[in-house]
This record gives sequence, C-alpha cells and structure tokens, in this order.
Amino acid sequence: MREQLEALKKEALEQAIQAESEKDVQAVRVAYLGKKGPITEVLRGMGKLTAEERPIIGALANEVRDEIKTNLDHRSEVLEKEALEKQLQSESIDVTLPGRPSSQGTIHPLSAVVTEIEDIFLGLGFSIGEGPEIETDYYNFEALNLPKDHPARDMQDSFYITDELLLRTQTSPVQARTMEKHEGIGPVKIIVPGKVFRRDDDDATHSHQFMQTEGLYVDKNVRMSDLKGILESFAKQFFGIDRSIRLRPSFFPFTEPSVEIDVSCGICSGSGCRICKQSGWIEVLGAGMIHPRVLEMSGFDSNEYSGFAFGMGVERLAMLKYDIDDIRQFYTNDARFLTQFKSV
Ligand code: 2NL
Repeated sequence: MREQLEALKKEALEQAIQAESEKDVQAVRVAYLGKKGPITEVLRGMGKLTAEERPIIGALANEVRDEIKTNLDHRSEVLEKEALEKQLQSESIDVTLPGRPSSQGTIHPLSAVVTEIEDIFLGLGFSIGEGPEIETDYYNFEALNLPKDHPARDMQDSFYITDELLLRTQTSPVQARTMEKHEGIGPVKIIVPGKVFRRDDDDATHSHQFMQTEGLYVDKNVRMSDLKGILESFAKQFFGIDRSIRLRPSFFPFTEPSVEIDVSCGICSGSGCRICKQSGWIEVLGAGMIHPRVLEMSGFDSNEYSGFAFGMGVERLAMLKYDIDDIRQFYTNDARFLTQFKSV
C-alpha cells in the first residue's frame, strides 16, 4: 500500500506540473482527490490492515493527499500569474513608440485665390454677389447684348439643357440680375466669383468648367479712369506693389469701349522672358465701360448712369501667381500638388 500511495503521488505531481490551465488543474484535483479517486479508495481499504499498519498508512495517505493539494494550489497560482502577465504584456502601451503623423487638409489653391480676390475688392468697397449656375438664355446672352446670331451662342460652345436653359458660360448673368433688382437706382458695386462652363476640349490651358470673377460698378459719373484705378489697385495688391498695368483696345459685346488689361511681367520686369513671351506684359483680364444697351436692358437710364465691368479667369490668375503650367492640376487632386499651398 505504501508503494501504491507513493506511485499515486508521483503520478499526480507529474500531471499537476503538466496542467496548462485552471481547468486542467481542476481535472487532476478531481481525479486524485475526489470522492471516487484512488486516495479515497486506499483509505477505504484500510480496514484490511493490521492495527500497527493502520495509523502509519493513514498518516501517509493524509500526507500524500496534502502534498498533492499543495502542489495543485501552487500550480493554480503559477498559471494565474502567467495569465495576468500575458494580459499585461498584450495590453501594455509602449510610450516610447513614435507617434503617427496626422495629416491635415489644406485650402485648395483656387479657393485661396478666390478668397484673396474677394478680400481685395471688399477693401475697395465692392460686395459679393451670387447666382444660379443653370441660367436662362435671356440672362446668359440676351441681357448682355449677345444677339441671337452671335457666335458665342453657338450650341457647340455652350452646355444647353433645353432650348432656353444652359450652364452659364460666364458670371455676368448674376450682374444682370443684380442690376435688375436695383430697379434703376445706383450704385451697384459687386464682384461675382463662381463656376462657369464651356464646351471646350480640356488641355493644359482649357477646361470645360472653370472659375471666373467678374465685377461691375454702376453709378452716376463712373468713368474709364475709375476702371483703371480700381484694376491697377487690384493688380498691385494681387501680384505685388512693384507691378503696373496697361490697357489695350479690345472688343466685347457687353462693353464699349472695351479693353484688355496686361500686368507687367514679374519675372523680367519688362525686358522680356519665357513667361511674358518676350513682350514684358502678361494679359490678365478683360474690361470696359458697360454698353448702354446692357444698362437699359437691366433697368438703368444710360443717360443718367454709367459703369464699368471686368472679368478674369481665376485659374489663369492662380497659374500666373504660383507658376502652375497645367490647369488640370486644379481638378485632379494630387496631394503632392495641393499640399504645396499650406500657407497660402
Ligand atoms: C474676360 C472678359 C469681361 C465683362 C466681362 C460684363 C458684365 C456685365 C456687363 C458688362 Cl453685366 N460686362 N462683364 C465685361 C468685360 C469683360 O470678361 O476676358 N473674362 C475672362
């Protein structure tokens, strides 16, 4: 019996060490120390022993049982500690790891340029006007002195929706609507930035959708010199105080007289270079005195009132200012392009 107990002890202790979970430990506990286990059985069979043997074997059985129990308890403790250790390891935060950089969006260069144009004209006493991108034939063409047979009204050049509706080809219809609302009483002094649409094949300098900012000032005694002064001030604020402008005769159906405005080249200061194509000057906008017929159609008496108007392409201004050589850069959203305008 002694050998039997010693063998049981050896077996139980081996299994205790091999237990990999609390469940395993519990299984060993039940197998060896449970009511139906071998130790209990040994104790039950003690009746067959002699009176001298009984207390010795009894003491040994108790000793074996206690030792197995102690070992199992110890194994439990070790497993619990290991589990906790593992959990701490997996849940711990390595505060020495470098942080992940967070990427911050940037203002789109076109938005930045529109905001800059707006700020300059707000400073010159203009308000900002807005209007629909889907226009009627009347406001987009008729009210701007573009007669029915004018080439600009060609179906090939505009996005028509119906015979009467189209995507505006310029922001001028907004100015026409605004003048109309004033019911013949000045002043009207607004700029209108916005998207315009033309049926063009896209390339490095053309886009079927682009941005324009037009402006207009209608009041009594508005003269060509006012136009020149306002646009010179704009050019100096936008391109730099050292830049100057010149006016060249031109033609637009909605202005008379009409001019093209050039700004002096900022690269060569007038001596001629690649940017200004050796001329010393760069064309930046079109302008003129509002045609009396346009004033009349919008409800102003052209004997009492006069005004100037101008229009500029926002992409073109942005390309000149930031030396961008392809208009498609504005629309393809390449982050390597866009993130260059962080501080604009
Ligand atoms: C250009 C030329 C121009 C206008 C736009 C205008 C608007 C009204 C009346 C008269 Cl309501 N004129 N706008 C005038 C002259 C030129 O734009 O080259 N734009 C990119």
